[in-house]
Amino acid sequence: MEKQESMHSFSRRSFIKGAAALGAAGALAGCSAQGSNLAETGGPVPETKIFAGACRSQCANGCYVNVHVRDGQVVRTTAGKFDDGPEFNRICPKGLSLPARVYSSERLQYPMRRIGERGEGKFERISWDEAIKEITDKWKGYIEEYGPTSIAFFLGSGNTGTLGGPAPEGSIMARLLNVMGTSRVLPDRDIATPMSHTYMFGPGAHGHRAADTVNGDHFIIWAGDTAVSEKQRTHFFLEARDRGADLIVIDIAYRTMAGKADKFIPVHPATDGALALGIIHEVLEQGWEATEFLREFTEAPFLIKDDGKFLRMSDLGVAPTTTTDAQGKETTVDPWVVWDEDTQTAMPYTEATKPALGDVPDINGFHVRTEMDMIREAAEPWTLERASEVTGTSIEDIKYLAHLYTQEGNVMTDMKYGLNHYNNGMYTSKCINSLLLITGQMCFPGRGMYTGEGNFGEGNTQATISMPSASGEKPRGVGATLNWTDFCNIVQTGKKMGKDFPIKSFYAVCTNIVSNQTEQNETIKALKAIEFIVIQEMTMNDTSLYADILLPACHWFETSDLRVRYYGNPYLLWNEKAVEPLYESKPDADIYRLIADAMGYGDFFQFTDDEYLNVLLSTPWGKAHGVTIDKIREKNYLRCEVSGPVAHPNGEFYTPSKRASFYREDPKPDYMMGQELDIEKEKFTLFWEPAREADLDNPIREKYPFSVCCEHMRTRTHTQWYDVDYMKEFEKQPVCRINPEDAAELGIKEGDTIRLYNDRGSVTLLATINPGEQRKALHCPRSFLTREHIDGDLATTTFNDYNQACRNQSYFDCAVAIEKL
Ligand SMILES: Nc1nc2c(c(=O)[nH]1)N[C@H]1C(S)=C(S)[C@@H](COP(=O)(O)OP(=O)(O)OC[C@H]3O[C@@H](n4cnc5c(=O)[nH]c(N)nc54)[C@H](O)[C@@H]3O)O[C@H]1N2
Ligand SMILES: Nc1nc2c(c(=O)[nH]1)N[C@H]1C(S)=C(S)[C@@H](COP(=O)(O)OP(=O)(O)OC[C@H]3O[C@@H](n4cnc5c(=O)[nH]c(N)nc54)[C@H](O)[C@@H]3O)O[C@H]1N2
Ligand code: SF4
Ligand SMILES: [Mo]
Repeated sequence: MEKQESMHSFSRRSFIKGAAALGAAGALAGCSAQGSNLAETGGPVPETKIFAGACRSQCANGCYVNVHVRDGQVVRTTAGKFDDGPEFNRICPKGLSLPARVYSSERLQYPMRRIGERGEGKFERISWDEAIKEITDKWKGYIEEYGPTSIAFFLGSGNTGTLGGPAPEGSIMARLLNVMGTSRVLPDRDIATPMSHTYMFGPGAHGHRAADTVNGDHFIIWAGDTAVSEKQRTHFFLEARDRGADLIVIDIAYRTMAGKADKFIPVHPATDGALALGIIHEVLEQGWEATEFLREFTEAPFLIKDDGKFLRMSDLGVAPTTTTDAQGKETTVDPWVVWDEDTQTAMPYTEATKPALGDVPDINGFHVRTEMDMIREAAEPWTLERASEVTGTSIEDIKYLAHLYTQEGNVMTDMKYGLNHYNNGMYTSKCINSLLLITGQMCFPGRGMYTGEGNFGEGNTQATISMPSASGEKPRGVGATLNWTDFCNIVQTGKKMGKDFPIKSFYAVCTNIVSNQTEQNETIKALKAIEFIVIQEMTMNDTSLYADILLPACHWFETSDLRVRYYGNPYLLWNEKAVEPLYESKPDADIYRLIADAMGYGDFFQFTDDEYLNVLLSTPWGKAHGVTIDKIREKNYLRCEVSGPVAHPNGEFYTPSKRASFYREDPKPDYMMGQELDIEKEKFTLFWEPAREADLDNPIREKYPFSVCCEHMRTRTHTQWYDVDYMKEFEKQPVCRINPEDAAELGIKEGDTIRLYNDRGSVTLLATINPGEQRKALHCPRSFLTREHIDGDLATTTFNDYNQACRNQSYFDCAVAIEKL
């Protein structure tokens, strides 16, 4: 579907000037120093065609983008228009500068082989045939000698397209991995907060959608800077504010959203769990808890015996029965018991009319406590004074939040990744989830978490992955799933939990792991220990420098794809091919197929793109609503409202009991790397402990007095857009924001060159004095490549250990000392 546009509005000349400046910045071997693509042709001005596109970086918004093409060149981008959802017609400066990425001097132009040291950036040009042959010859040898798990695939998040991008679980790269049975390395990002939701509410979508913002009286943005990170949604908050709702921001620094808020509540880094406990303490002290909500929709009345197990009907002599679940699996039914206040008897929770929240007598010889008893006990020590001391939040503000959550109507809470990026992120998030349940701020219009649009999700990924080959052979499945830190250890030692585990080759697509995984020096060490590295990329970023073979992928606008994964708008977006791939770059999907063919797996890829996408779209909802790729292509977008505006409507959760849970008798860590495990910490959701280095009381802070939040940048999505010079007009180079009093103590002035360092690494950057920063806490916008730093790299300072039960990289849990240079 092409649309026509008459073109007057755009100044061709100014664009060319910008693009030429980019070209002049040309750098490393294999990158283009070009500008000729945009040279003036003279003669009549050709017509402009508009193609449907999407901004496919993993910024969570996934904007619909019009791609304007003239003379076979992308000349500009504008916001696409949904005729059935104008509230989602948005684009940010990154989306508007996408043409500069297409014509960036950093683009990889042709396949290359390393000729220098790893990381040095010396490559020689080779042909596609040579590249594919070299990769697949090596891989065949490794498979023969060490098995397919000796090849490790890393599926990044740089492109949310389905055919090319590895991010959707059902992408063609994911299929290749499953067909070959290789190892899969998990990025281990953004895990803690979502895991806390699944833990307490069950697997599924937990967020209210934008349409429900009309019902909120108060909006709390908890640890997020949505004006920077979620541009599709921020206007909903601002419109609610215009209607009279108030906007409250809880953050460690006064940032963009704080500037737009009615109230800013500061908190010490990573202490939000303690803040939630302090609020809960005050709520219980005042008797403001949502008793009926807790009784009806949560497991608060469930009974726990002294051995830590739930009291069930089998404890009362009723034999368990069996039933068949939705998947056809036989399961045992042994209902949880509650104490019914109306009848003063113990009975299955589904039968009680008034389940008791406390004061339950011994039952059948068992001493029991309700989950609510445990909540009271856990909150008991968190007096206003103690909570205030730990969090730095004033007693007044804690009381304000307790009152707001219970006495002033509907509260919407937007829990963001500032909570997630610490070692204690899951505990913190569980405490806040608990607060929402205890105050009944979930499940109803205007009351709930606000985490994004109803998700079509990633589609029927099981079906795309397990589709048999043309000759009926089944893919063998993932050979081994490795956590990132596990992977780093395995490549160094050759062993996984004491057993031999050779990894010979690493293949990464759509990710810049050198910049984005924690503890950069460990990442580099791991890469150096691997025999053969293949990187499939658009740019010569920090990770490309470590490739043995570099495969140039084309830009999003140079191939067609379906953007399926999204959070910012409720649409499936068809992205048309707008221009031909530049240089010798190829669509990612074509590269996967070339590799598959050469590996002898061509039989598994005998489908057209459309056939593949239709399988992916065949989710139960997709089938019920007739979602096909042709239907999406009618307008190039299709609105999919898989869930209503309110999550968990009428108090129904996705847990086995259908109630929100505060306690698990048998919690499981989400990874096993032979770590020591104190499982008691994982059972109850009001457990909280301080973070690691972000904890002000950690003795390490004597040596390294400052914590560093290396946050997401306005002008980049992770490291993408580093190649766009326009964006550097706003954020030129790495800086460190520091509180004025801290700066004065260290004799640091605006613009001084300073070095942040710890035992793991160091970075040299410019200081900027900012009264919005609290003392002993710094903010450094991240996403700069090593070569953009004066010296070192911010990514060298973070640590890569995990919480005992949650495989989460803790980007912000990092302490440094400062040296003025
Ligand atoms: N422009 C842009 N947008 C993006 C991205 C990007 O790189 N650039 N990345 C996308 C991705 S993948 C992600 S995960 C999201 C992340 O987006 P956000 O969740 O918004 O995360 P950050 O910007 O990293 O940090 C959010 C805020 O948390 C605050 N904060 C830090 N620590 C704490 C704390 O302990 N307590 C409290 N209360 N606040 C704290 C920081 O000061 C900051 O204001 O953004 C997505 N959107
Ligand atoms: N210090 C610190 N580090 C962090 C964070 C932090 O807050 N602080 N945040 C973390 C978080 S939350 C996340 S989600 C990660 C994100 O980490 P990554 O997923 O590694 O993010 P990007 O930097 O966007 O890297 C994506 C790469 O994909 C490439 N790419 C884009 N499109 C295509 C394509 O179509 N084909 C191919 N082959 N390549 C393509 C881009 O050029 C880019 O190099 O970063 C994490 N790292
Ligand atoms: S970077 Fe994000 S907000 Fe900006 S245009 Fe792209 S998807 Fe939209
Ligand atoms: Mo992320």
